[in-house]
Amino acid sequence: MQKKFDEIRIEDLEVFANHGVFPEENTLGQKFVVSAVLFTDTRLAGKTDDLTASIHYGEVSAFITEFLQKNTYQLLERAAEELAEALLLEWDRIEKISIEIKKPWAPVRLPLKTVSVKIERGWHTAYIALGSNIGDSKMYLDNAVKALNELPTSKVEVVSEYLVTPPYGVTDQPDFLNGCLKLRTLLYPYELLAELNRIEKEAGRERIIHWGPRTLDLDIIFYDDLVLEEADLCIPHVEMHKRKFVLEPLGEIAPYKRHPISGKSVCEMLVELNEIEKQ
Ligand code: PH2
Ligand code: MG
Ligand code: MG
Repeated sequence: MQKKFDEIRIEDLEVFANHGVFPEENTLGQKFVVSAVLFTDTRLAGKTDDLTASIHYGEVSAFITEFLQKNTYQLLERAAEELAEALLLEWDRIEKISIEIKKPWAPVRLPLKTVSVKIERGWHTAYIALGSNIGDSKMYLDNAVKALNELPTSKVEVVSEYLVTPPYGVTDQPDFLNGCLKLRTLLYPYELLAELNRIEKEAGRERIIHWGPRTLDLDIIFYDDLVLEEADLCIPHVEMHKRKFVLEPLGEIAPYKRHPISGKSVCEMLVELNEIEKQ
């Protein structure tokens, strides 16, 4: 279940800026009215009365003003998207943010009160399985961890030990080196998949034999408690509960994480798999 956050709210901050599709909007400028909800945990600040344990809404308001004045976008959608990301990257304590940008003077020649775009963005937790069984496997896994950590919108939080594992499925191939990592990310699942594919490709991954030997394989195991069942992407990974080379390293970093469909924890899945293999 998702944690319920506390809220710090900024309502109707007026910013004179130049966003818009029409050139007149870009040159003349107009009034934008911004509301933000910062989803965070205020418990510590609530107990200590210490501002450094919280988020200074004055600083956030100044940041919003400056950000919307130094950048010019065509669309409110883009202004909101970029602003939300910049705020999430600037303040660690913001787990999730809601941004609404209103444009009361939108030049559409009709008597509306305001037009607006409102979005919610936040950090997600993904677990990624890593595997390699060609060449310098340790180097491929290390480089993948580094490449993921270098994404501006993602941070690697924990990496498991790497384990040597016998090939599963197609068995006449070299042993694998496998690991798992926990990623805090602003990327959406398909955006994350695109980055994983790019990193695999940069490691010289060639897709010739299905389940064949590879320099680097990066699979999304979990993404929050999301269930996604599409032809080109399934989350949780459909075979994870049958794969010791996933459950063992994952069990090291997330033993109590539960599968959103079966409700079983990683530990429980590992115990069950070991029991099936004993029979
Ligand atoms: N990956 C596969 C197929 N089989 N076996 C092991 N031991 N490790 C893997 O990473 C692996 C596998 C397909 O992704
Ligand atoms: Mg795989
Ligand atoms: Mg894969």
